[in-house]
Amino acid sequence: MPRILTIGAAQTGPIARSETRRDAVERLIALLRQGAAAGCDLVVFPEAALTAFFPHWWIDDEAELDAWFEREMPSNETAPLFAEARRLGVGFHLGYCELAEEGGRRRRFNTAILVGKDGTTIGKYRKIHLPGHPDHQPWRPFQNLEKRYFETGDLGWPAWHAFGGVTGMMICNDRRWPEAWRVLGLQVVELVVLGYNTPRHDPSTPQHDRLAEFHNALSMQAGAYQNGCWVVGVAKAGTEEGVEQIGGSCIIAPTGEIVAQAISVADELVVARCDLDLCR
Ligand code: CDV
Repeated sequence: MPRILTIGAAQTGPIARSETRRDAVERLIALLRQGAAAGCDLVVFPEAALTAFFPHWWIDDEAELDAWFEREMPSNETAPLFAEARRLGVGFHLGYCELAEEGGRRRRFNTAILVGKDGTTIGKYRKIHLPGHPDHQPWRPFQNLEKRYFETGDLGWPAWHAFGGVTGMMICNDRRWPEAWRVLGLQVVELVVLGYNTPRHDPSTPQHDRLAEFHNALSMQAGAYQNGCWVVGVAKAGTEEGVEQIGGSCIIAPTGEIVAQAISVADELVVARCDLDLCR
């Protein structure tokens, strides 16, 4: 008996700085409904899917910074997404920026969650490989301040028995590092889901700009093939507040082959029927 999981990669286009959480959640719900109509069990959304990617600019003011983070999940603004998932019977993966009060201090993480078809949270992952720099570098056309705004994730790389298989999460830059894949691979993971915000231009190595899509696909296809798992990688794509981000959201089989891929840099859902038994 094949174990078929129908998965949607729900790419979004840019989110403007002025867009509210409610605006973003409305767009995610529209994609979730498309996924339900296509028979999806699971819909995968991008990294930091609720706002513009604010690590691209310098923020001095603590209150202004905190406004980009979620203090609870679900919150008033995101609850409709959870409710719609429950109503439709579709699970989802969502990246967001998390503000936690832990150990008597304020902590900020780049976080993702896996939510089941009943709308309850199955697991949480906090990004470990934070790219960029901690200081203001005005010579750059845009900043990359994840090292300033986030702490390194402290939850490791767990895998969960979910959606009929063993599922793990990564976030964006994690996909470029072999140990991220291997830690999940050693848990016999069958599905890895991840979101990304990847600028085409890297100010410190502009000679690699022409390779942005290639390195994205290479990392995920190699991860799938070497660990015998399905991979769903989902972009926030298009030009967001002056920063061009690649698309290329895709679903990859354990053979390393791309079986579905977005062709736009806008809100777009692509779907594949994934047989988890192929991982064997
Ligand atoms: N959000 C990211 O982690 N982005 C990085 C960029 C900055 C290189 C990535 O690996 O795509």
